[in-house]
This record gives sequence, structure tokens and C-alpha cells, in this order.
Amino acid sequence: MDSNQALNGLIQDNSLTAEEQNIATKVLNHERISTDEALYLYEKANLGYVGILANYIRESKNADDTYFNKNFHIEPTNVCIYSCDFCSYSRLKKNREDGWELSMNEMMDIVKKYDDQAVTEVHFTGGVLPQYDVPFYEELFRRIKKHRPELHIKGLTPVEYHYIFKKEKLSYREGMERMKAAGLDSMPGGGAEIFDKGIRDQIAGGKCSSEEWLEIHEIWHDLGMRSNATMLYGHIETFAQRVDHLDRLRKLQDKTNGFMAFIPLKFRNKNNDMSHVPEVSTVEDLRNYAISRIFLDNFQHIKAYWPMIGRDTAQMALAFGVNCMDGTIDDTTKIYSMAGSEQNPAMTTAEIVNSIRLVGRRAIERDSLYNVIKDYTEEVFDEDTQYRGYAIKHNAN
Ligand code: V47
Ligand code: SF4
Repeated sequence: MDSNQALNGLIQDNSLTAEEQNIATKVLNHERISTDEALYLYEKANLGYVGILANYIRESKNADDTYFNKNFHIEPTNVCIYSCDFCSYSRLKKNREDGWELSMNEMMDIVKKYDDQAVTEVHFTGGVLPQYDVPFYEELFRRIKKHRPELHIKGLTPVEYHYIFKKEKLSYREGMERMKAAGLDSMPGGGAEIFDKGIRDQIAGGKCSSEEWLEIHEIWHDLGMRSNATMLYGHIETFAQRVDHLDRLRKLQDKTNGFMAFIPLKFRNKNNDMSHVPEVSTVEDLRNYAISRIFLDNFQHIKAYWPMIGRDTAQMALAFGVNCMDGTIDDTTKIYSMAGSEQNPAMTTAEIVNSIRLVGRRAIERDSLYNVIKDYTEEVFDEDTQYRGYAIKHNAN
């Protein structure tokens, strides 16, 4: 049954409530749902129902196409001047000697390590420290572009930009213009956390406000550039606060159309000051993906970041609105897949392609701006790949 038949079948089911009928009909007609309707879905709708709606939208927008890209991460430091309760980095502030603080040359060495690998993007993420300021990042981005001009730099978030521009007495616009001139290509979605002021002050106090986060993205979009958006969910926020977060993103996207992907980030409770807060279930993760897909009608892509939710959930999420998988792909670290550990930091290309194929989707390698690099539909891998109990022989299609 295709997603259209599934949705039409659902609408004919007379056990649906009037609210469920209305929402399903709106989705079928490609109409926007309201914030009240999104709240209704979070509070009342079951996984099967939201899954059918989200899959219909996913297939209308992206068919079976499921994107991945080959990137590597550089974390300049794991020490941070801020102390977000959910973040394991903030704990290192007092014990700075337990952390790392990379020099520019050390970061360039990481970039050079990938010289003979088919990666297309470097993603900068990590803590905030005073030595990493505007002149530092300008020089770093320029050196990377000089060394490997085609490498896409996706880097930092409004949390860092707010801090470093203030230090330099630059307006957000002046600062973002300088970053663009130095070689910054796109902005990742981090630092959004949850926009509600009360919860943000409580768990991420001191760093840029929600309004500042949104303003920096708006300016970046106005400069003709693209970015992503995230939401940290499943901690102490309410469903209404999730809807408020999604609504602020949808409104900005209406204005700029500069967001590429929305990435829900499941709160994980290990090694941070919120270890007493239980994590939400996998069913809640899938419901959250689905409701995000239904509500964010002006976002083209919903991305699963598998290091946060696990590979199995990411794979299942492909039936609940997700059409993009993120996480390190490294064809040189087969040792990890052999160990079969849940903590694997990387998947090989064969593993990610097969995990996408196994749930009936089409695996496509993309660049950072979602241009197709390679469609893997016809690819035959010349070896078996073992992935968490699945032995996959050659092309699973
Ligand atoms: O902003 C920190 C989150 C984010 C925890 O744009 C946590 O392509 C869960 O934004 N549990 C950084 N989440 C990561 C990020 C990202 C990742 C992958 C791709 C992209 C993209 C962006 O990680 C932070 C914060 O929201 N985070 N601690 C935690 N305990
Ligand atoms: Fe962690 Fe970012 Fe908060 Fe720093 S600002 S403590 S790196 S989440």
C-alpha cells in the first residue's frame, strides 16, 4: 500500500475522532495544521496515526529518497564558559585540565588527515572559549579554503557567534558578513535547545536567547546562505513548549526559506547535570519526528542524527517523516562495526546504504546543500556487510 492509499484508508476509518478526521484531511489536501492541532497530536494521537500522516508528507516531498553525506567533525574544545545542565562539556569548566583545547595547527592537521578521503564537509561544533574569537575563526576558515577550496565549512552556532561578535563589538550582520567572507558556507542547527524562555533559562541559562538565535539565522539567510534548525526534546519541556518551538521555526522559514533541515535532538541523560531526568521512549521519538514532519510544512528535510538516537531508531524514523540520516560515515573504521557495539562512532558507506535499503528507501549521497552526489540504487557492494544482526548480501533491492 502506498502512502496515499494509507492516508485515504485512514480518513475512511470511522473510529477516528472529529479532530483526527480534520487533521488527516488537511494533510491529504496539503494544508497547514495549526498550533492547536499540533498540540492535539502531541497530547492525544497514537504512533500509527501520526506515522501515516508523516509518511504521506515525506513521500509527497521526497518520495523514497533518503540522503546522507560524508563529513567529519572538528571539536575545537570540550570546555565551555557556559554551563548548560544537559551538556557533558559544561562539567569540565572546573577541571579544565581534563579537557582539550585544539590549536589552529592541530585543527589544520585534522583537516589534512582527510585529504585523500571523499568527504565533502567539515562540521565545527563544541564549547565556547575566549581564545576562539572572530580573528581566530577567520584565519582558520581561510586556511581551510586555501588548502581544500571545495570542502564545505559548516560551522558554529548563534551561541558562539553571539559571544564572539559581542567581544569584537560587531553587530550580528557585520559579524556574519565577515564569517561569510572568510569561507563559512553554512550554519548547523545547534544551540536552539528549546525556545521557551523559562525552560531555556533553567537548563541553558546565560547563552544567546531564543530571539537572538532566530535573529542570527535570519541575518544569515538574508545574506543568501543556508542553515539547519534543531530542537532538544524529551527533558523537562511540555508538549506546548515543543509546539511553540516548532512554530517559531515555521514562522522564520515563512520569511526566509533559508532552513534546509530540521533535526530533533533527543535529550540523553548520561554524564551531565540532568542525569536524574529520564529519557523518553522510542515511541515518543518516532511520534516527535512524525509531528515535526506534519507541522513543518515549509521544511524540505527532516533529519535523524543517529549518534543521539541510535541506528535502529534512525532507521525506523524513515517511516515517520525522516528523509535524511546524519552521523559519521567512515570507510576506514570497519573495526567498530566488527565489534558490534552500540557506541560505534561511525558507519561505513555500505552499512548506511544497506540500512536505508532494508526499510525500502533509496539511498542518496548528497552534498551539504542537498545536491545529489551519488544515487546508490544500483550500487553492488563487493563484500557482505554485518550490521547489528543483519547479514546483507550484495544489493538488498
Ligand atoms: O546544541 C547537547 C545538543 C547540539 C545533549 O545542523 C544534546 O547538521 C541530546 O546541533 N542530549 C549540537 N542533545 C549538535 C547539533 C547538530 C548535530 C548534527 C547535525 C547538525 C546539523 C547539528 O547537541 C547542541 C545541543 O542541543 N546536545 N547535549 C544531550 N545531553
Ligand atoms: Fe554545552 Fe553548548 Fe551549552 Fe557550552 S553552550 S555548555 S557546549 S550546550
